[in-house]
Amino acid sequence: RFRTIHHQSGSDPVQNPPTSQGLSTRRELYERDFPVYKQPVEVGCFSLDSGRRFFNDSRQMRYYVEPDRNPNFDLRDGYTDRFTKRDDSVKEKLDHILRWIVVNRSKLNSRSTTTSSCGLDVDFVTWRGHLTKLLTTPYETREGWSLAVTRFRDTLYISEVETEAARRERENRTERHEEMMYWGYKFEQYICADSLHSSPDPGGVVNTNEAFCTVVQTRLSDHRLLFSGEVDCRDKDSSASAPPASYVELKTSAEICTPKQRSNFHRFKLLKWWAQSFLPGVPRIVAGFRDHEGTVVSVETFHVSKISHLIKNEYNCWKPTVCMNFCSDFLSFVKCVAVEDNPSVVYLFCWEPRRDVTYTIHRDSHYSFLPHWFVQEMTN
Ligand code: 0WD
Ligand code: CA
Repeated sequence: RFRTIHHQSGSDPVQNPPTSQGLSTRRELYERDFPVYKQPVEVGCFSLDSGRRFFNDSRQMRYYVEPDRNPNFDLRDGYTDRFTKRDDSVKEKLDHILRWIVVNRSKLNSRSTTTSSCGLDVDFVTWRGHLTKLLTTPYETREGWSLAVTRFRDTLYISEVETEAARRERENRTERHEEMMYWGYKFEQYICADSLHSSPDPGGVVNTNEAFCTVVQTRLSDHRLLFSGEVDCRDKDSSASAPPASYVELKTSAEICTPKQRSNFHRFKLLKWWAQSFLPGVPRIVAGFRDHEGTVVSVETFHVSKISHLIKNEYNCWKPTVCMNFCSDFLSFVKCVAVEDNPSVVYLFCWEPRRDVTYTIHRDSHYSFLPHWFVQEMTN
């Protein structure tokens, strides 16, 4: 089929390279053997406190307390009188991860001891959430993305740029949507204890500034990855397994009442849940199913390694191998495109559903995201 150059109406054609310079997201192209994905290893962690301050430790770690199977948790409780919401108009970019790298550099580079280089020994540094978006791209039909990439000392840093559509959505959320975003955090509060020997405190304040993040290292094909992701809680039994195998991801979802709802849950929601937890090697997802009034009516555990079997009966369903191969090919594409090693140069990769991934190059622009303190620190 003849393929035309895609122009967004009203935009500058110079910003849209022909598709031959892009990367296709068609599923059929990625249906091959599952690529190498090494068991992710936790190399560190950090915490963000109620004021969004960084700590190079696990002080915000929480512990999983198994709930009743039919708990009747009221997720609306505390909205809005016991709720402190993170300001999501503040764009933190990679700052917390970069801070972690500066403090923990010695743990990372083995190469520097044998050569004069003091590079990081990884090909990519990013948030887990950005990789989740890449994994789900071949199946995404609604939301596009923009990812800024900078090559610095032979490591490629990937940081998301909010799309215009995402900004409009964030600025025009309905009151109902705002409240439903709270429900997920409230569910966490019913299930998580602050310490090994305490119980969850549903009477406390929900503060979404607080976070515990794991930093993991792994390899996808020939791409060495270092990324961080927020972890909801861990198993209390420390003898059971070391992180990330002890981590538990918490989710809420609408109660499933019809076969159509079940099919949609398998085809769309389980894809996102699988991708997010598979990446850092989190083995368990505990899901609370809630009714329209925000009451959790049932709780179910999903084992991440079993999700791909669970969905195999769905017609035209997603495949983990397509997700991983697309991500691997995208990272190869980035390595080929982003060749200039310069902390102020940004290669901006953009994607919209039913289009190819394209890129533009920006020098000393508002897209530059590596802070001076990081560049300075890493140059010493
Ligand atoms: O664009 C982003 N996603 C950015 C994320 C830009 C700058 C910073 N962050 C960081 C924050 O420091 C946060 O602590 O996001 C961290 C979480 O990163 P992640 O694990 O890579 O993100 P993701 O996997 O998308 O989300 C994990 C959880 C979410 O839980 P659910 O169950 O809904 O997936 O992190 C929360 C949310 O609770 N979350 C965020 N927290 C702070 N800032 C953000 C965000 N932008 N997005 C999701
Ligand atoms: Ca969660």
